[in-house]
Amino acid sequence: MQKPQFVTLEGVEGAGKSTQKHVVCELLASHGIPFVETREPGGSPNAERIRELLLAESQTPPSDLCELLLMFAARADHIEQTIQPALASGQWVICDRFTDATYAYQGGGRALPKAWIETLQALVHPAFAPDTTILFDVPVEVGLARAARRGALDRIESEDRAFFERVRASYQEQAASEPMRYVVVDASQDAGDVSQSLRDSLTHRWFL
Ligand code: Z5A
Repeated sequence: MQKPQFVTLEGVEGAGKSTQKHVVCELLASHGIPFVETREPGGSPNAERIRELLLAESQTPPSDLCELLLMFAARADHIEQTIQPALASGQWVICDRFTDATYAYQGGGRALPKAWIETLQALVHPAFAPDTTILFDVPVEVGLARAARRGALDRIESEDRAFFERVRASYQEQAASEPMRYVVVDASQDAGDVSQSLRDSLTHRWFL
């Protein structure tokens, strides 16, 4: 029996994480592996309240520093209340975004110093990291067009294209620097082909 894994899904806006999550879940279920699905920001009652504050359109939006601190405040609660208990009980955790998103959005997109994020990471989860991170990589214009077709955008989704280009570049840099942890999927293909690539990569990684 494999040790329960912490699996995270990452990508720019509209990359298709939510659309493809079922592939991961079905693969685990077909091997009899118990799992929980969760997301960030959010994933525990307190963190979901912080998520509302973070994503709501507002006359007085949080400053970039406040946004960064709220991401980690939510994460501290999420790890303690949801992620660690699930792993301790033998379940895998499938999480839509985690700290890599902070490096990409607050570090890349907002251009906050990487050292600030490293300091908060060292405080909130010093010895804990995803076992597998799936990056759904898609050109920004493709992701934004998909998201726009889906409907109304939240506060962070309303940033301009240059912001998301920096986010994508950060994700690509992170994936290149940790090739053992990352599974990179070409998410610009049609949904069926993305699913097939993902299924093949994960089967090879976990079960062969
Ligand atoms: N955030 C942050 O700034 N810092 C942090 O530390 C963390 C998060 C943890 C969370 O919002 C926001 O928080 C997020 C980052 C920030 N903001 N942004 N941008 P969220 O959870 O509401 O949104 P999201 O994570 O960005 O998810 P999303 O917009 O739903 O993207 P997605 O899950 O990757 O996409 P999708 O919903 O699967 O697909 C989007 C649409 O495209 C949908 O209509 C699909 O039917 C369609 N689609 C999907 N795949 C395809 C393909 N292959 N072809 C054609 N159409 C497709």
